[in-house]
Amino acid sequence: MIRTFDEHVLRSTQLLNKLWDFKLDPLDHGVQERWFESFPSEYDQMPVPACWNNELGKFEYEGAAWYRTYVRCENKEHLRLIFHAVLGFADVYWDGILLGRHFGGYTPFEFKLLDQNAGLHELILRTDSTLDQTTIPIDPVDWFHYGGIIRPVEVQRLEEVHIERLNMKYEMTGDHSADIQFTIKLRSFAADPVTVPVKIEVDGEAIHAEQVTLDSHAVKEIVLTQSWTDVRRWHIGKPELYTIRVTTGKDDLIDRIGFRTIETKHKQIWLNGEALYLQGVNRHEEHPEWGFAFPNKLMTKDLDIIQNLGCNTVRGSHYPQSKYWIDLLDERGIVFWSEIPIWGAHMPKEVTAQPIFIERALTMMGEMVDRDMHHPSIIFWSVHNEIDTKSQEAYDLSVQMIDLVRSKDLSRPIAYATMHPLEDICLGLFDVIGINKYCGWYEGSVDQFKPLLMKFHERCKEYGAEHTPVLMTEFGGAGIYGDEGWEPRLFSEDYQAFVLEQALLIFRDDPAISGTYVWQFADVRADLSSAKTNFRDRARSFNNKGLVNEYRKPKLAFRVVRSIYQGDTDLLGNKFKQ
Ligand code: ADA
Repeated sequence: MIRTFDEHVLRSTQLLNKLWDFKLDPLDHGVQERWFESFPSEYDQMPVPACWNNELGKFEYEGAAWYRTYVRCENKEHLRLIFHAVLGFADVYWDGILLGRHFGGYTPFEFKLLDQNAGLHELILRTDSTLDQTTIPIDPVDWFHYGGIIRPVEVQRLEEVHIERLNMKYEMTGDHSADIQFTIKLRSFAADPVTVPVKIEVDGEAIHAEQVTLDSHAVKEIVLTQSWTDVRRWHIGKPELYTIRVTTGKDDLIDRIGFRTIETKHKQIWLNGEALYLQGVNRHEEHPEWGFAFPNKLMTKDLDIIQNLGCNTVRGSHYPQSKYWIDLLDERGIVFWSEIPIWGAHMPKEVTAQPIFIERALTMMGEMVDRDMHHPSIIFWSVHNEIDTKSQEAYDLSVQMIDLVRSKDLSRPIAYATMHPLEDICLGLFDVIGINKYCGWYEGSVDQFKPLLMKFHERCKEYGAEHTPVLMTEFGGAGIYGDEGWEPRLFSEDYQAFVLEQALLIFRDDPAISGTYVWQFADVRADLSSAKTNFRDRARSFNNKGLVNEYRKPKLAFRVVRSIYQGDTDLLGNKFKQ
């Protein structure tokens, strides 16, 4: 399932989750334009969704690959073909014709295929996972990038008139009242004018009905504004959701919303007028067996563990995570930081100024906001992580990304994560600042957080950011699961727990910090292969800074962070500061 609920009851949908014909294309290096020749004559099979790097013999493969399957039409049909996520480049061919190309990795793209004849149709995808200095993320990046079709491929059968999009925006007008606007986009493939009964239901009850006539091959937008009373607010731990269904007689579309306000003021984040202290972790959606094709069942378990830790928030490091995952967060009342995979720690500032990079960044950001706009759990859109925010290039990119997000959504604060807190020139641009720093690991001792933060708060004043909330978005250290002892040696569970405990105590003592995201929830595979020389300090080829290991087994640090997040006592029995 793509969501935790059905998005369509009337519309016919089919998931192409099965074995596809598959062939690696190792002769092709680089990511230039390419032309369809033909599907290789010898091929294997590959499950979809899956990452090929989790299959035997393909552990390190980065490059191009071919996928093929067939879709059967019973009659003449209008199809909507949706790829929910393909890593990197995707060229899609239908019956031998190029439908289009997409670059991205974690957001859907689609094609509409009208008047398809009854019979079998060939669907070919050529994808390329190669990273370079124009891709997002660039090469190198500190996670294993994988390749493949990582989320479902879906075929929908469309009626002559169908619902193309439902957009919902609201403004709270009182504690329990809101003005809500529905924008419903209908499209007709019919040669003659058609009239359809459009109905909107909320939790099964009709709130609006009208007859709508569309001219031949027309698109029509219906905008409806209503004032609602007795609105139940969505809140942390109190996840009130409304299910909205639009129908047109033969077609339907179901989505959900939750009502809440988010503001930033006095250096804090306010949800429904209540100041939040955010307790969170960074989560990669990754597992040694599935890579990024993360199964739904494990999402529930990840969230159970994260809630057991005492978190009220998660950062989706470092890319748009599955809709299913965000649905779970909506349902459990956990707030989410959502970002695109601009990962800049090793990125020269010139990269951020390239037109192709900017274009890709804006497209990926726009696709994420469009896909996830209705989730109440998402409270921050974050535009980049650890780029060279000392530079004018990074400043200019930030301005463009912020403008784009604001043109789509004014209801959520815009955030970023900086690794240059004492030299950053972008501090004044954002609604929320995240700091990534590894005192006690990459730099000096953990005590150095104190002077660093003092200086940082002073700098915020210089940049007009004295009221901007500041979150510690990354900190921690590596601890190899099972390596415990009497001494807090580097890479032991003991040292990792020590660094996190000390760091959290410092941050919680600082009134100018309004939340923490531990780096990281689980150990993840690192971008380390025989051909690459980066990240050679990643023992076992993993980033070992997880509170749990890659199989979700808790380390000492998990228990220590849980004590702090749950307000218990430290290992010596002293009560932690709330
Ligand atoms: C950075 C980065 C993370 C990870 C981390 C680390 O802060 O944002 O993705 O690479 O460092 O483990 O070093």
